[in-house]
Amino acid sequence: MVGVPAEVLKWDQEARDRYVEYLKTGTQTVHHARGMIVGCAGAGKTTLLKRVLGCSEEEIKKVKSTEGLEVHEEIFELCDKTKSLKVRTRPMDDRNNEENATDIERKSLTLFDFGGQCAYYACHQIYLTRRAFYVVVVDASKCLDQKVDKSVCDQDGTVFSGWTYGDYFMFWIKSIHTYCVSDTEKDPKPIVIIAATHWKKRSRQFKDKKKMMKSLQCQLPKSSRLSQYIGEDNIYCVDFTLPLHDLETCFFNIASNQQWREKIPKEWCSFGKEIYRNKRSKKILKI
Ligand SMILES: Nc1nc2c(ncn2[C@@H]2O[C@H](COP(=O)(O)OP(=O)(O)O)[C@@H](O)[C@H]2O)c(=O)[nH]1
Ligand SMILES: [Mg+2]
Repeated sequence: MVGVPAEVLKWDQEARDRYVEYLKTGTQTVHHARGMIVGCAGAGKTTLLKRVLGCSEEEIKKVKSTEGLEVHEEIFELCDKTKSLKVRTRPMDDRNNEENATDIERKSLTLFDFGGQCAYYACHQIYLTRRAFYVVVVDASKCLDQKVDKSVCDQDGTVFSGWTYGDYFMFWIKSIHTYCVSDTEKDPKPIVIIAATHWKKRSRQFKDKKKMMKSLQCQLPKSSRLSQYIGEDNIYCVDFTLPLHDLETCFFNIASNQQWREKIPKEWCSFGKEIYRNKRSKKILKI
């Protein structure tokens, strides 16, 4: 069957039958991309998201590092006409009612900002999924062999004790590879973008994109499969005074990809809406 979510095909017979029953109540095509912004604490993840959101300079400079595990998400609509992302302002309900009425398929993108310190990284792994693309944020002003400053990320007494910026970069690339590559090899490889922040103050290791690619590749063992995630053309240079246009276009293009489109039972949409509606007032546990 075309458009059946990949996970469904792995379910047991009973669950599949249930899926088919649900399908009989009607289906809806959804196009929803997810992007996970990951990287070492202090790399500039929240700042990056705020900039995509179009926040004022003042607001952006106010950003403080978050303690504990905090996953912040922002939803954007894809505007095909202007080929750009628009922050979703209307509540989900209005949108869907209208959608049902006119049957217009809207494309959306959710960007997830993973806050918090390194000790919580293990929790983040439940969010690592093949159903997302990844933005690995690297602070280009830091040398890869430099230990991460305690004030940025206190690692003492954890497995991250003594980790360098290079270690963190590798940690994310490896995690993405481990959790997001499918066993069948048929599925496309995970999409990974590298956002090099603090570009104006970049260290010599990152003189230009080519040099940066080489420096990052040097972190890997020889002929490692992980090198597929580090290319000159998936590195984006970011800084306050540099325009973000290329990266935003890249987000738009990835989010437009047909791979995020799927047909799901209408009931699932209602459930999704219900979760969205209650999110801020109730605790929701993912099972
Ligand atoms: N100069 C410069 N500073 C940045 C850049 N991105 C972030 N910062 C600063 O770096 C600090 C950490 O940024 P933040 O977004 O909180 O990092 P996060 O912990 O990864 O979310 C903040 O003081 C930001 O203002 C950048 O591209 N250039
Ligand atoms: Mg943050």
